[in-house]
Amino acid sequence: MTTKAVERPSAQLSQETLLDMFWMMLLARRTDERAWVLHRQGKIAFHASGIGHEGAQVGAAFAINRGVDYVYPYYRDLALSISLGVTPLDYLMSTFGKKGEYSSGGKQMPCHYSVKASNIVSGSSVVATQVPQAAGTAFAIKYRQETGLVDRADVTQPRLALTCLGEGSTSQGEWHEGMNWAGVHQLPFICLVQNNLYAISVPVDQQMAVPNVADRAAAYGMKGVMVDGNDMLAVYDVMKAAVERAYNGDGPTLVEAKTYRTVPHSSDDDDRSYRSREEVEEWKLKDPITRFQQYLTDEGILTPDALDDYQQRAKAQVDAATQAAEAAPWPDIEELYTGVYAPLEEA
Ligand SMILES: Cc1ncc(C[n+]2csc(CCOP(=O)(O)OP(=O)(O)O)c2C)c(N)n1
Ligand SMILES: [Mg+2]
Repeated sequence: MTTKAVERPSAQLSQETLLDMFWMMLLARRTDERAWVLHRQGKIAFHASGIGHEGAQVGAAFAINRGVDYVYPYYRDLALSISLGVTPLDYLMSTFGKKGEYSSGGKQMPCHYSVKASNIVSGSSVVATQVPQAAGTAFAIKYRQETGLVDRADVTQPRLALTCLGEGSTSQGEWHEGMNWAGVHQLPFICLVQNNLYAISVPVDQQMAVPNVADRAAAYGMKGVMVDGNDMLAVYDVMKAAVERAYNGDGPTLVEAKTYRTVPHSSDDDDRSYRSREEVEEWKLKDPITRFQQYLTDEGILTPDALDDYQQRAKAQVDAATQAAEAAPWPDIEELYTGVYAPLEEA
């Protein structure tokens, strides 16, 4: 009996797309590093970093239909958001809180990604609240499909809702409620849990009594898969399968990407108080960007000259974005309440 080898979806990716994925990872990393520097210079107030998570996020972004599917990210999703159209300038403008900044005109906390054109739906700081919202959107997609309602005339293909969060946030009631709803109604919904082993200082074994977040999928009647989150193409492959399942009406998926943040939780955290330097150094050796860069080099897709060019372009773009964001004006005082409260009814 012969077994037909199943080709990984990533094997279909063109060299151009692979290089585009690499570029998104690199651009996100350089932007992220710059935000840390600006914070330490006292120029910005806050940054929540995605360093170490780029493999999980870029793999996920490229598997969905960007700009058509709905995305409910969390604060660590810089590389995901950059892959969906947020630019380094957009992000740095938000860290400075400058006038016209993309998410709120300078009012929202940085890292609360929100871009209408990219279908990135604005989130809350309260962890896991995005999960029932994404499940609700997935319900609306299914309902509209079944009842023939059209929300966007140019979109005729199936759509889905993707949401992300950390493993610690799966202890929240909202996670269970959203997952249950998605399972009961077999919605076009994907929950990507980026398991980096810590919720600020709390290790994962203090968060749940089972070894894997994906083990919980069965309780919601949905498929659960685990993947090495630092292997970008492996994430793309499992995400692509989840996307097909959603589009085909075969229900939701819980994807658990095992990863690590090699930097503190946020600019306000000191991770030396809860984890050893040896552990952090060990994980740095598994860096998702270095790993993908090695793959592209081994395959002859990325030459040393091209790599040099990518590095220089990323630096130049982030330098220009930094200068422009610093030079940009602050919001006008009159804008203080716009977009915060509904306009008062005239008496
Ligand atoms: C309901 C709620 N509780 C606590 C917090 C404070 N808080 C912000 S991020 C975070 C840790 C979340 O950890 P995890 O879900 O593992 O995501 P990670 O930051 O590790 O990516 C906590 C406790 C919050 N924002 N919302
Ligand atoms: Mg975590």
